[in-house]
Amino acid sequence: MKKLLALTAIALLAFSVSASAQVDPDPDGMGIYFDLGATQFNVAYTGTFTPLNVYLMITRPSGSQVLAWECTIVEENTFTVPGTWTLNGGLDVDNDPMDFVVGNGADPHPAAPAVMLASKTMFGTPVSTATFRVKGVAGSVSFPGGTPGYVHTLGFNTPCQVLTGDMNAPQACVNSNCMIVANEDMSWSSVKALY
Ligand SMILES: [Ca+2]
Repeated sequence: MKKLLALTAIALLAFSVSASAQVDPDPDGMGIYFDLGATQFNVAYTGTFTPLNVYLMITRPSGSQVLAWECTIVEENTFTVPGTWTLNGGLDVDNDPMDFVVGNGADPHPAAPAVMLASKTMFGTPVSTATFRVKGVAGSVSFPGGTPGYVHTLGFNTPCQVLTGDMNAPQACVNSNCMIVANEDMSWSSVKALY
């Protein structure tokens, strides 16, 4: 329950102190967000054919750069135009459109609190819904633990955790609420360290 409590605390602090707190305080996260600051993982879409931008991000990378990365995105999406994921640089060597095995080659992403890997834009109506999960690529030899991950230095593969703590449940939701599940590696000291 620690992570749930911590995120509740962050939500309250964000409301009183800042509207732009990054929602996942843990290092090496990978997830879907609805803003470039990685502050929104649940959104209400009330427009009709207004654009909704969706971003795949690495949050708080422990390495100095992102040379390569991989994940699978699982979506349930009823938007009229569900959009197509577009890489923010790099080359995807995997043929499946929802599996990403991407090398950034000579143009790695520098580390930042939120590193945008890919994005898309969706158009729908107020009854449209979407959920997103990020998980490991099936059969990956780079991340045999079944997690998504990235490479900051050749030979060092860094597994990523996901915001909700559960790769088999929605981690970002439109017109419904994704839930944060227990994650015992969260601590109050790391929450306080944010402020
Ligand atoms: Ca692919």
